[in-house]
Amino acid sequence: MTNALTTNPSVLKWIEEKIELTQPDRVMWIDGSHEQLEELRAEGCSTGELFKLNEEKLPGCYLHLSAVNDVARVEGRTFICSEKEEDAGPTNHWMAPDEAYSMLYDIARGAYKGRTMYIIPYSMGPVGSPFAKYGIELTDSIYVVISMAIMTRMGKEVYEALGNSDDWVRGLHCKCDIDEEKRYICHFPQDNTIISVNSGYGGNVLLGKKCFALRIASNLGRQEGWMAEHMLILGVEKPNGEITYIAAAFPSACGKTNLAMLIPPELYREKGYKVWCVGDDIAWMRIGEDGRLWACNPENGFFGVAPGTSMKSNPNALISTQKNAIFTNVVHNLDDNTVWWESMDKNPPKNAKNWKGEIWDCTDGSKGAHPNSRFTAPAQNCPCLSSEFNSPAGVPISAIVFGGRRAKTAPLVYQSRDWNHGVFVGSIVASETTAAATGAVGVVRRDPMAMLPFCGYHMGDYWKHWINMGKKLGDKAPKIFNVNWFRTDDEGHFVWPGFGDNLRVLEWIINRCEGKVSANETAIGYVPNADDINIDGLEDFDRATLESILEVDKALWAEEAAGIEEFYGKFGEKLPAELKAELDILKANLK
Ligand code: OXD
Ligand code: MN
Repeated sequence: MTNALTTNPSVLKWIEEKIELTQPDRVMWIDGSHEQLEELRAEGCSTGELFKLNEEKLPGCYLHLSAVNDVARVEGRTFICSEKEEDAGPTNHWMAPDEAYSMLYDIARGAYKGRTMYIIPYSMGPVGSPFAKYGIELTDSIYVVISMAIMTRMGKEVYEALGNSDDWVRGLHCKCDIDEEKRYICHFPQDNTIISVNSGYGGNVLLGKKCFALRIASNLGRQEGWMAEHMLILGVEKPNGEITYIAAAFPSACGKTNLAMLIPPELYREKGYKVWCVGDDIAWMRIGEDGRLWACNPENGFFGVAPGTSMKSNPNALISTQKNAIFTNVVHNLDDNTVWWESMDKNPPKNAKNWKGEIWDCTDGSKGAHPNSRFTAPAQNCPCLSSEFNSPAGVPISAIVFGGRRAKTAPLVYQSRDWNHGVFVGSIVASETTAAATGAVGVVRRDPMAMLPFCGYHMGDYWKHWINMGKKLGDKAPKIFNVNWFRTDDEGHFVWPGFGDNLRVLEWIINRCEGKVSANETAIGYVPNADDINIDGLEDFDRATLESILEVDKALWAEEAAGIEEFYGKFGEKLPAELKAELDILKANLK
């Protein structure tokens, strides 16, 4: 093949087959160089796929608008195409691999005619590190190439690290006609292959992220004895310089990026506390030589939700977007060629286009940015990026934290009794829908380990894998906690201030890991003594308020246990006996 950047036979063979299938006019081997990327950005601007933003105010930044029918991940059209249906389990859509390949190849046949095939080599995790896994994505979208350059370690060094191995993840993306009826995101765990057709929206087409780093990687982790999780990773640095690393999983709309980039309250800053971000979305975790659990963020950038991100809510995230970033489906300010979104500030632009590319009147009540509009920003831009971000060994995890949005049931924080109980706590993660989103407040959606849309195999087997990891970790296992920032009072107001003040809860978690504080044993696990959570300096917040959100209401938990039992019923024989036993303990404790 002309100009090929590798002689790896498995790579060349697969690409040749896909060239024959898709029939591109031109093939471009992406090498990751600055020159090549600049050439592609210029081409993207010339075709209208990209808009170059104000070089003074947003250097190196671009705006992209996806098709109006193509603005979010499509869970209903996402399939796990394992050989056996039972391996996908009750929480995934399944299609037989032969049927899926034949349908997808029919859609992809000739799809690159008149177009260019871009061949993107990328690494999830630092190239050459024990965590790293390699992938090649074929795409006909410049937006995908330049986004992958931010979100992954992309470039020809990946071919050098891969050598002649055939251990790499195959990814084929074809924009086709962005036809919703023919949109499919399919995963073939037995072939390490992902095929995505008829979408151009990031979550469906940046195949390194959810498709590889969670759905395919969760399968690899199960086979190879490690874990791929939907978790942020952060380090809390104490005034003495000691850093404790925490991994945390929350369903969407629970503030993962905000927690990952938390700014300590003034009181803590003055003492010298710092919080370092290792990752905001995905953690790969392996048992290290010391027997502890070590985590790495396989990504190289942030694909964050724009609306709501402001200098007030998350300055570190906003600062991360100020250079070399891509904005998707936000407002285009035509006066100064910058971008805007709801809640960025109180000054929506007067002369602007909305996310659909239409002239937008900010006073007409319509949203300017799509609620799922995004920024794609290099991790290196983040002011609080951990110095261990590129560490080949990752960071040692002391605590795993689960959480959801629960108005009443879950206390502000509690600790599991042990690892298996912690797996139970993760398996029952749930979030309540908000009135704004659905009209029905308090509808509980179970989202085990926040992996419901991302676990690439049977959830029952996934829980068993967690239990097995705990056996291997033994007394070196991280402690497992659950937090709930969203308890409300009788008027429905949030009680806990959240944001930077969440550090107060992390401090308790760290104290528990270090055996520095005792706790109350309750029906659901260990709950803090009110004296052990620092509320100094919090306005309108006294000990009684704190006690009100540490409370465990047995009647509510009895309802919760019934809900868990019903949910567990879905998993039949695959429900690990250990989790059934934990549910029985909960029920007995509530009597
Ligand atoms: C994401 C998600 O985009 O979880 O990170 O949906
Ligand atoms: Mn996510």
